[in-house]
Amino acid sequence: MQKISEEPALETVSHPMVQRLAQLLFKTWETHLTLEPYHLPEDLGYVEGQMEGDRLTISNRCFQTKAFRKIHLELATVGGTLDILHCVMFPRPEYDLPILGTDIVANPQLVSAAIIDLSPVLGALGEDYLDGLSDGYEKRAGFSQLRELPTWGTIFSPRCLFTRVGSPEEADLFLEICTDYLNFHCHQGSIAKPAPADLQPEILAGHRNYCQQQQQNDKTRRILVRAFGEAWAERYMNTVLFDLPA
Ligand code: 18B
Repeated sequence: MQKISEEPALETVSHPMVQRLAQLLFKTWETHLTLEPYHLPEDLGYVEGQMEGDRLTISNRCFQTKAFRKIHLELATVGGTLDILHCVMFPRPEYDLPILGTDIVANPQLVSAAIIDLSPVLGALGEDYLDGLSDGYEKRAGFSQLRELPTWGTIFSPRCLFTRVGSPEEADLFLEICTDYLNFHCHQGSIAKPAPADLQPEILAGHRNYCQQQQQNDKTRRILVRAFGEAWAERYMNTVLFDLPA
C-alpha cells in the first residue's frame, strides 16, 4: 500500500487540531502496523448531505491488520465551520485488546470536546495498560476545562481523557497525550498473540456493549439525522461507526 501519511491531507476538514491528529494517527499506524485496506460499503466512503442549509461532508478511511479488524478514521465538516474527527480501532475478537476511540469536535473558536480512551472489553483495563498509559494520563492536569462523561460513558476506562481545548498549549498537550496512548497501544497491537479460544464469546460481548453504548450518543445521531434522515443515520451508525464482526 502507498504510504498514507504522504497522501494529500483529507481535504474536507480544515481545523488544525483535527488535521494534526489525523496525521498523527496515520504516522503511528504506519510505524507500528502493517495496514491492509478494509472496504466499507461502496456508497459510504465519501458522503454529502444537507443540514438546515448547511452542507455536511463525511470522508472515511479504513484499514485492517493482523490484530485489528477495523481501523476507522472519519473526518466530517458541517457548514464549513464545525469539524469532527472520529476514530475507532476495533481489535479482532480473537485478540484480548482494548478498543481505542478518539473524537474531536471543533469550531474555529473552541474545541468543545476532545476525547481519547482505551476502553476495556473484558470488564476492566489490564494492569499493563493502566501502567503503560499512566504517564500520559497524569498530563491531564494541564487542562483548565476537563469534562464529565455522559451517562452512556460507562464503557470508558480510568485512563479516559475528556476535555475542552481552549488554547494552543492545550492543543499541543492533547496531541502529546494522544501520541503517548497511540504509541503504547499500536506497539501492543503489533506484538499481540491470539487469546484462548474460550474467551472469544466474552470478548464479542464486550465489543457489542461498546457499540450499544456509543450508539446512545444523541449528539452524534442528531447531526446525522438532520443531514440524512432517521433511516440513513441508523444504518450509518450500525454499519460504519459502530458495527460488529460478521
Ligand atoms: N460528538 N461525533 O464521531 N464519540 O464517536 N463524543 C459529540 O461539545 C459526532 C465517538 C464523545 O457530553 C458532540 O459536547 C459526529 C467516539 C463524547 O453528551 C458532537 C460523529 C468517542 C461526547 C459529536 C462523531 C466519542 C461527544 C457534542 C461522526 C469516544 C460528549 C460536542 C463523524 C471514544 C457527549 C460537545 C456528551 C460529543 C458529533 C465520544 C456534535 C457527527 C469514538 C463522550
